[in-house]
Amino acid sequence: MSDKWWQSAVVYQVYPRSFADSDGDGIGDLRGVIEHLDYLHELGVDVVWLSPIYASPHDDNGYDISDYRAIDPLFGTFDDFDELLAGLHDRGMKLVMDLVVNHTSDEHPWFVESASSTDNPKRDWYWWRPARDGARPGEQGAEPNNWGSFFSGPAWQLDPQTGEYYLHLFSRKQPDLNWENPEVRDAVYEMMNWWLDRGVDGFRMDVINFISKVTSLPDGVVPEGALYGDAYPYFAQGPRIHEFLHEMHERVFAGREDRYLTVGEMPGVDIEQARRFTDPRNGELDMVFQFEHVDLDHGPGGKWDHRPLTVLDLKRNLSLWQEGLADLGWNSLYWNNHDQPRVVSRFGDDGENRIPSAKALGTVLHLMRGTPYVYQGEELGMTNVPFASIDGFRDIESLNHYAEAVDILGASADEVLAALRRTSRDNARTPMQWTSGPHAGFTAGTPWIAVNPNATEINAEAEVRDPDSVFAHYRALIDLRHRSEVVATGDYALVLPEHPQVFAYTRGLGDRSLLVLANLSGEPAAFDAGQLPGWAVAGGGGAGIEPELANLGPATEALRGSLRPWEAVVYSRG
Ligand code: TEU
Repeated sequence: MSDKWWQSAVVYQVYPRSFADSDGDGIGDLRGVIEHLDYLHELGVDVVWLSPIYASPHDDNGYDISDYRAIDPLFGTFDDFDELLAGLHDRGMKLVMDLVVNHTSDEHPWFVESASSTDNPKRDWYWWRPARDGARPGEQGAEPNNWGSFFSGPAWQLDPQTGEYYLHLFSRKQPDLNWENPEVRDAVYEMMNWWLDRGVDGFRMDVINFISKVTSLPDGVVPEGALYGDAYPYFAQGPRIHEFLHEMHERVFAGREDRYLTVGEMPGVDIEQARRFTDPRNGELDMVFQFEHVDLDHGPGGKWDHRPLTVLDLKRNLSLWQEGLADLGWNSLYWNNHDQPRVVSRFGDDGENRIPSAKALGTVLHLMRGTPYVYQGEELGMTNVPFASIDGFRDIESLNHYAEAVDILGASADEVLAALRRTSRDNARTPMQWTSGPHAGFTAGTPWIAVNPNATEINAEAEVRDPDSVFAHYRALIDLRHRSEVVATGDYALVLPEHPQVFAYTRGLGDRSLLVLANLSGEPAAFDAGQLPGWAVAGGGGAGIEPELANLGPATEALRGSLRPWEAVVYSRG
């Protein structure tokens, strides 16, 4: 048996604003989630991770929180929340909340107090600094350092009331909390305990590797062609990060950690650091979200600078993580979330091979060692969105980037729009496609962001009853993890490491093993079946080998060394 419950679990992320709208205001809500619990149960997921539902001005769709202990009326009430939690628990599922404590909203009472005067007792709860080198506050270049915000522009905002600047790594409405101050940490731990006492089953922790900063906040080196310094060395995995996360563990989870799931979102984390964060002996986190595999198609200019992914890069990188966390720690496995473009458009083929490529990508991800995360609509093979103009976008990151690139840097509007279409977070944020009807069955009103026009073909209603759908394949993958101890905890080994199209690996536990073969290309793939020792024999499959899953029907030459375009097959032995 797995020693941790989440080793055989699959998590489903709900982005509530875009999941289902029960009251016709065009914005998804908690009752919308409640109405679809049977759908989630039918898919077979074990855990729901709910993106933020707390009170918020929604500058960043709820990742800017003004009250950690209130449900935003847009999403519902505490009665709705309790009903949702009970509905999940009744069906044997758990609820993981989003914990956003690197920053609050600027409308959070803590920040309002902090901003009110330089000697307010909460002044030190955030990062306030005077203009640099005696510069006049507000003048060009007077910001305390050269850091840029993730959402364009400087990472500093001048507050005219006190004439000082505050740090915001994200929007100016998301001031960074100062974790150096023990009162801040106490307040956060108290709030976390309050939610656990209400019955929630864990936290997904937003940019939690950013909470410890180098307190002198030095300038970063400005990369060629960039407007701002690279500040990662000063805020990612900062000097006290392990101390803070261990303290959080002691103050919130210690003694009852077996009941909960903790996953830290960590842009920029590497394998060595991930081992330390997730080594159970250190008492920090169960697992982290790393970003290396979703950054492989970023060029030197960052996320808007596309370069094509190669299958070799992808499998090398994911295999390094599999090996790096083999003996201790644990991986989280994901293609998608609310910040990433849709995987079938990104690494698959959202044209004629949409269904097989979505299934092939799901297969290679789900059968690795780690806890898989499914983002709403991924199980339907939902695609990127054909945004016609900048007016279709809602995401602050996308809109700010467009304004900065076009208006300040003079880039071509068409080129920036093309980059947004490919990479914008809004690709993941259009409404969940429930039916082929008006607004995809998401709302009876006008949706806050337009529905993808392909909802007429790609929708849950059609897929749930179709045994050949992407949904059916995801259900089978989830079921396989539940049934198979090999999938949950077996060892991982890459096979055919140099093949440019095929992603293949084995999993093993005692005398049982599993073989996963996937052609991640739109061309037929041939390989030397002799490189699959024990699996391939002259007749195309040895004794005791059972087919487990396939995405193009059972007839297959796979064990003889030939895969059709986007073909994925799984065999078990022993
Ligand atoms: O995201 C953190 C993060 O670094 C990115 O993935 C970010 O979304 C952006 O795309 C960088 O280019 C988390 C949340 O998941 C995201 O939705 C929030 O906007 C952000 O933190 C701030 O809370």
